[in-house]
Amino acid sequence: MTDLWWKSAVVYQIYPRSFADADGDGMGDLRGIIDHLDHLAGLGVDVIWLSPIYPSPQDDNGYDISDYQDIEPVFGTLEIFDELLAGVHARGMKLIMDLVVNHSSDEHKWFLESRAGKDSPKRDWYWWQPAREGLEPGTPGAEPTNWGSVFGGSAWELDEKTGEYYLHLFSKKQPDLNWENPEVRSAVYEMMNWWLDRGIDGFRMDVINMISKVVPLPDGRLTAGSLYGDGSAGFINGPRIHEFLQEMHREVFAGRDAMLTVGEMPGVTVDEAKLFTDPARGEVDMVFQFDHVWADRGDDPWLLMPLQLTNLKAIFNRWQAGLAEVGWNSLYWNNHDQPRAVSRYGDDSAAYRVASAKMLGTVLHLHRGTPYIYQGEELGMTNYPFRTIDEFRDIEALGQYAQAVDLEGRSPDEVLTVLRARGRDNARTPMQWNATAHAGFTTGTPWLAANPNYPEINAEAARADPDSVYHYYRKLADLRHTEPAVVDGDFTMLLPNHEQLYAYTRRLDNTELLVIGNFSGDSVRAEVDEAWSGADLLLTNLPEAPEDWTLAPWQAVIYKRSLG
Ligand code: TEU
Repeated sequence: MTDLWWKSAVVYQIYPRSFADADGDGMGDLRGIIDHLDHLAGLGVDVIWLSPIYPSPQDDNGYDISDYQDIEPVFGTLEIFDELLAGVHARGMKLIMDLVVNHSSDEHKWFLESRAGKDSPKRDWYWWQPAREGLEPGTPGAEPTNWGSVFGGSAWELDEKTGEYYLHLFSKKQPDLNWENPEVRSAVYEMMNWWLDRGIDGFRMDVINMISKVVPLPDGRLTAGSLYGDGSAGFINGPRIHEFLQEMHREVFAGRDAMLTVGEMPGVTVDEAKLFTDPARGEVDMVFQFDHVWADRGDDPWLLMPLQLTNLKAIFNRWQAGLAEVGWNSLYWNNHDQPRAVSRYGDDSAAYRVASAKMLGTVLHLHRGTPYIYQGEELGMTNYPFRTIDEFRDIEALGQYAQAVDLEGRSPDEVLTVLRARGRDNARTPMQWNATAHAGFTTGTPWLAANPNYPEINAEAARADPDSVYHYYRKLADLRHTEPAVVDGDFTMLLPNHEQLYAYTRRLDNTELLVIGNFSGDSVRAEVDEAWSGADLLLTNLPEAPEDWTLAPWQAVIYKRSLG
């Protein structure tokens, strides 16, 4: 039985471009990360996940990789990387890398060779197809399927040289690799082994449930008002996905100790996740599912759905129950693709920002699963006050805006309202280190402006204040390390229909924990079983304990009791 050490681990995600810039060019770098390792060790995290640091044209901020076995010069060198890895290990932490192998950059040598001609030995390493039968390449509707790209526009790009199209589910600078080809798979496994031999501790696998496609690629469903079909049935959890992951496991992970693998899987269902994370099947340790971050999204992407706590709870409950016996959850509010949790699920106004950030941390971290903290979440960083589209840098925001406004005739206001609330750049503004210019992120000009609230919200202030979100997150990490019920306890959702309170218990042997979070600005009384009177209050985010089970606005509590 492999060592399931990651059940009691807390992971911290770094988005290197926005974390810390040591050389003043306005972009974060590896030296900047090395300089701040004590901030992470002080937070009590066990694992660091680095978003991509490989050579890349940066079309999608590094998720377009042109060389899998080197470091982007803007970020550093392999020598500096080794120094970073040693610094992480010296502090008792582990380091996992981002693995982006659904697609490469169009500037990767594999793709350059592939596009060189129809008879290139690497032609079949990517998805090349002729125009739709009977249509001239380049004419409207001639694309091989009607799929839209995630970043707007068609998922197919015509290559004039050969008159064929190549598939790109994301930007046209991110051609999809053809996993049907065994040479592609072995090249990827070889590269993964090279990194693991260098000493890294595992991988976060980008959109890994998209690597197996339905062959031949089928057209997708068209929804009213959209120019492109939804091709997801053709590439989400495709027919060979389990086979590919099991092969990867055999070729790369089997026989290695203390790894962590997490598959990012948009659209994964609970039943699929059970298969992906069942240790007996040898696929991945855990997956990132998307149900809770898509809860404010309806069929129309440009309509904000009000977030309903009952809905959010139903989603988490389904996942907790589904993976109770077999498999494992990962837990997150934030990452580099999501808006800031305190602005989305909490209240980022001066009165409640700190309390609601701590409440969200409490509710998330006490679930069963491995919690992930995204840089700045431990400070309660907030969404950026974007005014116009010119302030966005993200290829997704710009591409979707162009499609919606220029091609589909949506109003700029309608689209901007959604981008402000959900746009990925909210997460990508510079990490706020101190109250000096640009939040202490850079001495130069940052590639994306710092949030103007940095004089108040920054790491230096947080570390100096024992009541900060930072020190509270440390307590949550400590609790996972010291209280076995947090790791292995059964999960039971309470008050599923309550619109303001999120409440559940965790039980392991004779220990039971009760967690309640108030997702509102009102004082709310929780109807709690009498058996809980007299239980110990382990943690709360406010100076006063609740009286008569009445939680103050945005209050969170954790109680513990022993059963006879
Ligand atoms: O994201 C996968 C993904 O599904 C995203 O499209 C996400 O749902 C969306 O952007 C939310 O707005 C991964 C990476 O995390 C992301 O940064 C990359 O852009 C993408 O894959 C392509 O590599």
